Amino acid sequence: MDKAEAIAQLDADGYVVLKGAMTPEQANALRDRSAQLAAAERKAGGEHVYLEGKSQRVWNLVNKGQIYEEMIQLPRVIELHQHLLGDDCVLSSFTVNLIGPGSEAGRLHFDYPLGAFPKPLPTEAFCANTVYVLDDFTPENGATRIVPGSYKRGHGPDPEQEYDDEIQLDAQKGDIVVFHGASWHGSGENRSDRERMILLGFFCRAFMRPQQDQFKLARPEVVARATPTLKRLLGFAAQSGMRT
Ligand SMILES: O=C(O)CCC(=O)C(=O)O
Repeated sequence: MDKAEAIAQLDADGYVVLKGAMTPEQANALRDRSAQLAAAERKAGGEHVYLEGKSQRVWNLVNKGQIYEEMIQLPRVIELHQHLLGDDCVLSSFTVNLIGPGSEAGRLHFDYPLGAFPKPLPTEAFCANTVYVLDDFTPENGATRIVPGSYKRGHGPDPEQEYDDEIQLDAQKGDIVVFHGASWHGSGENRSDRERMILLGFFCRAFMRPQQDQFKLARPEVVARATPTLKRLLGFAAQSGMRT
Protein backbone atom coordinates (compact mmCIF):
# COMPACT_ATOMS: atom_id res chain seq x y z
CA MET A 1 0.00 0.00 0.00
CA ASP A 2 1.51 3.35 -0.95
CA LYS A 3 1.33 6.54 1.10
CA ALA A 4 -1.72 7.96 -0.72
CA GLU A 5 -3.68 4.72 -0.23
CA ALA A 6 -2.71 4.56 3.45
CA ILE A 7 -3.84 8.16 4.00
CA ALA A 8 -7.12 7.56 2.18
CA GLN A 9 -7.88 4.58 4.44
CA LEU A 10 -6.77 6.42 7.58
CA ASP A 11 -9.05 9.35 6.75
CA ALA A 12 -12.01 7.10 5.90
CA ASP A 13 -11.85 4.65 8.81
CA GLY A 14 -9.61 6.32 11.36
CA TYR A 15 -7.04 3.53 11.10
CA VAL A 16 -4.88 1.72 8.59
CA VAL A 17 -2.99 -1.59 8.74
CA LEU A 18 0.43 -1.43 7.09
CA LYS A 19 1.12 -5.03 6.17
CA GLY A 20 4.69 -6.23 6.69
CA ALA A 21 5.91 -2.79 7.77
CA MET A 22 8.56 -4.43 9.96
CA THR A 23 11.04 -7.03 8.72
CA PRO A 24 10.89 -10.40 10.51
CA GLU A 25 14.26 -9.52 12.09
CA GLN A 26 12.93 -6.21 13.44
CA ALA A 27 9.74 -7.80 14.80
CA ASN A 28 11.73 -10.61 16.45
CA ALA A 29 14.24 -8.20 17.97
CA LEU A 30 11.46 -6.00 19.36
CA ARG A 31 9.58 -8.96 20.76
CA ASP A 32 12.64 -10.51 22.41
CA ARG A 33 13.80 -7.26 23.97
CA SER A 34 10.30 -6.31 25.12
CA ALA A 35 9.74 -9.74 26.74
CA GLN A 36 13.10 -9.35 28.50
CA LEU A 37 12.16 -5.88 29.78
CA ALA A 38 8.73 -7.00 31.01
CA ALA A 39 10.27 -9.96 32.87
CA ALA A 40 13.06 -7.80 34.33
CA GLU A 41 10.56 -5.19 35.60
CA ARG A 42 8.46 -7.94 37.21
CA LYS A 43 11.54 -9.41 38.86
CA ALA A 44 12.76 -6.05 40.12
CA GLY A 45 9.29 -5.08 41.42
CA GLY A 46 7.47 -1.84 40.75
CA GLU A 47 6.24 -3.13 37.39
CA HIS A 48 3.08 -1.60 35.94
CA VAL A 49 0.43 -4.31 35.81
CA TYR A 50 -3.31 -3.84 35.30
CA LEU A 51 -6.47 -5.77 34.30
CA GLU A 52 -6.31 -7.66 37.61
CA GLY A 53 -2.56 -8.12 37.30
CA LYS A 54 -2.85 -10.11 34.06
CA SER A 55 -1.57 -7.40 31.73
CA GLN A 56 1.53 -5.25 31.84
CA ARG A 57 2.96 -2.07 30.41
CA VAL A 58 6.63 -1.16 30.06
CA TRP A 59 7.13 2.59 29.76
CA ASN A 60 9.69 4.91 28.21
CA LEU A 61 11.08 2.56 25.56
CA VAL A 62 13.24 5.22 23.93
CA ASN A 63 15.68 4.75 26.83
CA LYS A 64 15.51 0.96 26.83
CA GLY A 65 17.30 -0.21 23.70
CA GLN A 66 18.57 1.14 20.40
CA ILE A 67 16.06 -0.94 18.45
CA TYR A 68 13.28 1.26 19.86
CA GLU A 69 15.09 4.45 18.79
CA GLU A 70 15.17 3.07 15.26
CA MET A 71 11.63 1.77 15.13
CA ILE A 72 9.86 4.87 16.46
CA GLN A 73 11.13 6.87 13.51
CA LEU A 74 10.27 4.48 10.67
CA PRO A 75 9.46 6.74 7.70
CA ARG A 76 6.17 4.92 6.97
CA VAL A 77 5.02 5.59 10.53
CA ILE A 78 6.19 9.19 10.72
CA GLU A 79 4.64 10.25 7.41
CA LEU A 80 1.18 9.14 8.59
CA HIS A 81 1.52 10.90 11.95
CA GLN A 82 2.69 14.02 10.15
CA HIS A 83 -0.40 13.82 7.97
CA LEU A 84 -2.61 13.68 11.09
CA LEU A 85 -0.69 15.92 13.50
CA GLY A 86 1.49 18.24 11.44
CA ASP A 87 5.11 18.02 10.35
CA ASP A 88 6.35 19.07 13.79
CA CYS A 89 4.48 16.34 15.73
CA VAL A 90 6.21 14.84 18.77
CA LEU A 91 6.35 11.54 20.63
CA SER A 92 3.93 11.40 23.57
CA SER A 93 4.88 7.95 24.90
CA PHE A 94 6.34 4.66 23.69
CA THR A 95 5.34 1.54 25.61
CA VAL A 96 5.02 -2.23 25.53
CA ASN A 97 1.46 -3.45 26.09
CA LEU A 98 1.29 -7.09 27.02
CA ILE A 99 -2.15 -8.66 27.39
CA GLY A 100 -1.76 -11.86 29.39
CA PRO A 101 -3.83 -15.05 29.17
CA GLY A 102 -7.11 -14.68 31.05
CA SER A 103 -7.14 -10.87 30.74
CA GLU A 104 -10.58 -9.37 30.40
CA ALA A 105 -11.15 -6.88 27.58
CA GLY A 106 -9.87 -3.35 28.15
CA ARG A 107 -12.37 -0.52 28.32
CA LEU A 108 -13.33 1.03 24.97
CA HIS A 109 -11.88 4.56 24.99
CA PHE A 110 -10.19 7.30 23.03
CA ASP A 111 -6.73 8.49 23.88
CA TYR A 112 -5.24 10.96 26.35
CA PRO A 113 -5.88 13.86 26.73
CA LEU A 114 -9.07 13.99 24.63
CA GLY A 115 -11.25 13.39 27.68
CA ALA A 116 -10.29 16.89 28.84
CA PHE A 117 -11.16 18.56 25.51
CA PRO A 118 -14.38 20.55 24.99
CA LYS A 119 -16.93 18.58 22.95
CA PRO A 120 -17.77 18.07 20.18
CA LEU A 121 -14.24 17.23 19.16
CA PRO A 122 -13.19 18.42 15.73
CA THR A 123 -12.32 15.66 13.25
CA GLU A 124 -8.74 16.95 13.06
CA ALA A 125 -6.42 14.81 15.18
CA PHE A 126 -4.62 16.06 18.29
CA CYS A 127 -3.02 12.71 19.08
CA ALA A 128 -2.56 9.46 17.17
CA ASN A 129 -1.33 5.99 17.97
CA THR A 130 0.80 3.27 16.41
CA VAL A 131 0.41 -0.44 17.13
CA TYR A 132 3.53 -2.50 16.41
CA VAL A 133 2.10 -6.01 16.21
CA LEU A 134 4.53 -8.49 17.81
CA ASP A 135 2.20 -11.53 18.02
CA ASP A 136 -0.29 -12.53 15.33
CA PHE A 137 -3.70 -11.18 16.30
CA THR A 138 -6.49 -13.77 16.63
CA PRO A 139 -10.08 -13.34 17.83
CA GLU A 140 -9.06 -15.24 21.00
CA ASN A 141 -5.80 -13.61 22.05
CA GLY A 142 -6.87 -10.05 22.84
CA ALA A 143 -6.48 -8.45 19.39
CA THR A 144 -7.14 -4.72 19.54
CA ARG A 145 -10.79 -3.73 19.04
CA ILE A 146 -11.72 -0.55 17.16
CA VAL A 147 -14.87 1.18 15.94
CA PRO A 148 -14.17 2.28 12.34
CA GLY A 149 -14.92 5.92 11.65
CA SER A 150 -15.66 6.68 15.31
CA TYR A 151 -13.21 9.59 15.35
CA LYS A 152 -15.85 11.53 13.41
CA ARG A 153 -18.45 11.28 16.19
CA GLY A 154 -17.05 14.15 18.24
CA HIS A 155 -17.16 12.38 21.61
CA GLY A 156 -15.94 9.24 23.38
CA PRO A 157 -17.72 5.89 23.73
CA ASP A 158 -20.22 5.12 26.48
CA PRO A 159 -18.41 2.52 28.65
CA GLU A 160 -21.76 0.84 29.46
CA GLN A 161 -22.68 0.31 25.82
CA GLU A 162 -21.76 -2.36 23.27
CA TYR A 163 -21.28 -1.17 19.72
CA ASP A 164 -22.41 -3.37 16.81
CA ASP A 165 -19.90 -1.76 14.48
CA GLU A 166 -16.89 -2.63 16.67
CA ILE A 167 -14.36 -4.91 14.95
CA GLN A 168 -11.13 -6.63 15.96
CA LEU A 169 -8.03 -5.73 14.00
CA ASP A 170 -6.86 -8.35 11.56
CA ALA A 171 -3.09 -8.06 11.74
CA GLN A 172 -0.05 -10.31 11.94
CA LYS A 173 3.33 -10.08 13.62
CA GLY A 174 5.34 -7.52 11.62
CA ASP A 175 2.33 -5.35 10.68
CA ILE A 176 1.96 -1.79 11.97
CA VAL A 177 -1.39 -0.11 12.56
CA VAL A 178 -1.71 3.68 12.74
CA PHE A 179 -4.90 5.18 14.13
CA HIS A 180 -6.42 8.60 14.83
CA GLY A 181 -6.36 9.21 18.60
CA ALA A 182 -10.11 9.88 18.76
CA SER A 183 -10.89 6.42 17.31
CA TRP A 184 -12.69 4.32 19.91
CA HIS A 185 -10.52 1.33 20.73
CA GLY A 186 -9.42 -1.07 23.46
CA SER A 187 -7.68 -4.38 23.97
CA GLY A 188 -9.69 -7.58 23.49
CA GLU A 189 -10.28 -10.33 26.02
CA ASN A 190 -7.42 -12.84 25.93
CA ARG A 191 -9.05 -16.29 25.98
CA SER A 192 -5.89 -18.02 24.73
CA ASP A 193 -3.18 -19.57 26.86
CA ARG A 194 -0.46 -17.20 25.60
CA GLU A 195 0.32 -13.53 26.06
CA ARG A 196 -0.28 -11.04 23.24
CA MET A 197 2.30 -8.32 22.82
CA ILE A 198 2.22 -4.99 21.00
CA LEU A 199 4.12 -1.73 21.25
CA LEU A 200 2.20 1.54 21.34
CA GLY A 201 4.00 4.49 19.72
CA PHE A 202 1.84 7.43 20.73
CA PHE A 203 2.23 10.89 19.15
CA CYS A 204 0.69 14.31 19.66
CA ARG A 205 0.77 17.82 18.26
CA ALA A 206 3.88 19.83 19.15
CA PHE A 207 2.06 22.39 21.33
CA MET A 208 0.62 19.75 23.68
CA ARG A 209 2.02 18.27 26.86
CA PRO A 210 3.07 14.70 25.99
CA GLN A 211 1.97 11.73 28.10
CA GLN A 212 5.61 11.34 29.21
CA ASP A 213 8.10 14.20 29.12
CA GLN A 214 10.38 12.69 26.50
CA PHE A 215 12.58 15.81 26.45
CA LYS A 216 13.48 15.43 30.12
CA LEU A 217 13.51 11.64 30.25
CA ALA A 218 15.77 10.87 27.28
CA ARG A 219 19.18 9.65 28.44
CA PRO A 220 22.20 11.75 27.33
CA GLU A 221 23.56 8.90 25.18
CA VAL A 222 20.21 8.59 23.39
CA VAL A 223 20.20 12.33 22.68
CA ALA A 224 23.86 12.28 21.62
CA ARG A 225 23.24 9.71 18.88
CA ALA A 226 19.72 10.89 17.93
CA THR A 227 18.95 11.70 14.31
CA PRO A 228 17.34 15.10 13.64
CA THR A 229 13.99 13.27 13.36
CA LEU A 230 14.37 11.56 16.73
CA LYS A 231 15.45 14.81 18.38
CA ARG A 232 12.34 16.51 17.05
CA LEU A 233 10.18 13.61 18.26
CA LEU A 234 11.74 13.96 21.71
CA GLY A 235 10.61 17.60 21.79
CA PHE A 236 13.85 19.44 21.08
CA ALA A 237 12.12 21.77 18.62
CA ALA A 238 9.00 22.22 20.75
CA GLN A 239 10.24 23.83 23.95
CA SER A 240 8.88 27.23 24.90
CA GLY A 241 11.29 30.17 25.23
CA MET A 242 13.87 29.44 27.91
CA ARG A 243 15.62 32.81 28.00
CA THR A 244 15.77 34.28 31.52
O1 LIG B 1 -3.45 -3.30 23.74
C1 LIG B 1 -4.36 -2.93 23.00
O2 LIG B 1 -4.85 -3.68 22.15
C2 LIG B 1 -4.89 -1.52 23.09
C3 LIG B 1 -4.29 -0.78 24.25
C4 LIG B 1 -4.89 0.55 24.47
O3 LIG B 1 -5.87 0.91 23.91
C5 LIG B 1 -4.26 1.46 25.41
O4 LIG B 1 -3.34 1.06 26.10
O5 LIG B 1 -4.68 2.64 25.47
